[in-house]
Amino acid sequence: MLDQLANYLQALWAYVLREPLKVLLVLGLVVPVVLIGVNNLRESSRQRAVETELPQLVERIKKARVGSNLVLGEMTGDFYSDGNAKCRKGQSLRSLADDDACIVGMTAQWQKLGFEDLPRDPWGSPYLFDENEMEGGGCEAGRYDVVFSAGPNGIDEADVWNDDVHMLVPPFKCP
Ligand SMILES: [Ca+2]
Ligand SMILES: [Ca+2]
Repeated sequence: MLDQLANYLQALWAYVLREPLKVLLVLGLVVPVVLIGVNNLRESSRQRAVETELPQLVERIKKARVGSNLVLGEMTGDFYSDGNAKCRKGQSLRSLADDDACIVGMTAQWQKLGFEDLPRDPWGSPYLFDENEMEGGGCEAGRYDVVFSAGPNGIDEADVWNDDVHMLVPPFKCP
């Protein structure tokens, strides 16, 4: 068995030495296909992760609201957290410096909800939210808080969503 394997490897090596161009050609065709497959697998596992994590974040927000008896915007003291934290900057949030306004601002907002650290999405961007329930004081229909990921491109596009992945939070005090 081992002898056979050794013979096979020897023959393979002899072939590689004899036909280096053919070997390179085949590798050149095979390697990109494998890389594309690996990237697709990685991307779909990130999509699955974000779909698991968003409901968990929403559950924690719901618990924090019950604990404080406040709507989300009252707890954070803001009704436009991702915007006021300067996360809607038209550039990727995936590798921002720790002292970037978006990182500092969203960390502070999540901490007001009882989070120790800034939750980050599977692409490395901070998880974001925009508080809407009772924004302006009243219960305007359809104003749901929304928690979201900036998605694969890392850009906060909450006005149009694009590749952002978002989840509405069921209202707490409004009908
Ligand atoms: Ca808002
Ligand atoms: Ca995006």
